[in-house]
Amino acid sequence: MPKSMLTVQRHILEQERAHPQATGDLTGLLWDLTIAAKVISYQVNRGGLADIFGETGQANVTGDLVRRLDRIAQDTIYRAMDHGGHLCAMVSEESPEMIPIPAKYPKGKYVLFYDPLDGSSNIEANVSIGTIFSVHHRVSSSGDGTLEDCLRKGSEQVAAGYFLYGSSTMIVYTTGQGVYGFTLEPSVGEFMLSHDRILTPPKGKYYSINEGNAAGWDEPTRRYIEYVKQKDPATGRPYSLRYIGSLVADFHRTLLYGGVFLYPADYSNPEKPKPKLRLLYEVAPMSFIMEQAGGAATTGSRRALDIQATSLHDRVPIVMGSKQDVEIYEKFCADFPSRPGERKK
Ligand code: AFP
Repeated sequence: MPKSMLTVQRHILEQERAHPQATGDLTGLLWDLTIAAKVISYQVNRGGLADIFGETGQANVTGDLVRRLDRIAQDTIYRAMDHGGHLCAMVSEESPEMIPIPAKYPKGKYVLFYDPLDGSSNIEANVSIGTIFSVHHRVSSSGDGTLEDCLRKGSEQVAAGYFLYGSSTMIVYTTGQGVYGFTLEPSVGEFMLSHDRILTPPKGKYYSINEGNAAGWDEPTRRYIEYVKQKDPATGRPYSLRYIGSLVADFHRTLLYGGVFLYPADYSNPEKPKPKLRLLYEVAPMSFIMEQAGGAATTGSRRALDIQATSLHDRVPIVMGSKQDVEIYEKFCADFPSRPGERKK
């Protein structure tokens, strides 16, 4: 039996009650999301038993091949969220345009951003994958959501979190009052509090980056990675490398154990650096969670939560994790600008 009897629904409700003006809308929205995640978790766990692996033959808006389970996750979340009356629009990795709420349903005061199945290239190998979400208040007053409601800064989020489909299924979320983790107890089908008030260690001993991309790194990243690999017991170096290639899993480990996760831009063409991770439904929610857990998230020169989206699928470089580790990376960026003059503070 679960050691805690506090369900995620109860927890969200209690967090919302801390705001006297709260209507219960956010609780309802997050509740609907947990139902979608339970359905996705069930499908992920069936793995090879179901005919759900493999690609659909289509690419999504950011060029990744869409796998069948990506499609199932997208449809599940959409169908769980379109009719609750909490949302005025949705934005998904799997949809090039903003997703409207059908005309027959009431429109609400929130916008939902999500990556339905992050890390899906790992599905066949039974590696942990996840769903990431971010919630903003709308800025328009009523009716259908607008593009302006969707092009936002991470610092404006009212809630963010992720579901991790791993050796157990978890939700980790924040509404700006700390970070909490709940594990799905399969016997009763409820997410139970398992990680109370998560705090990231101020300094870690792991670094997490795709070293196969080293040829495209900028100078600060190159020097920083050399630094973490040098032997210096006084500063806890060398760090150990951990990299799964599934953001939710790499992030979750970094959140709990500390250290640093990096996905810098590819500088193969220095005039046109190419970041990979998406701002609105990957970088912003994870940065919100990391800051709420006492960690930090930066592009190298800017706090990640201060970046304003200019299009729905913007990509940005990101380095996040233990505060002291992220600060050292920022110092490398200030000392060795990628392009002369660019990053000097
Ligand atoms: P997929 O969902 O297409 O597998 O992308 C996953 C992802 O966006 C993120 O979860 C990982 O951190 C990152 O890509 C891994 O990228 P590399 O394979 O380039 O290291």
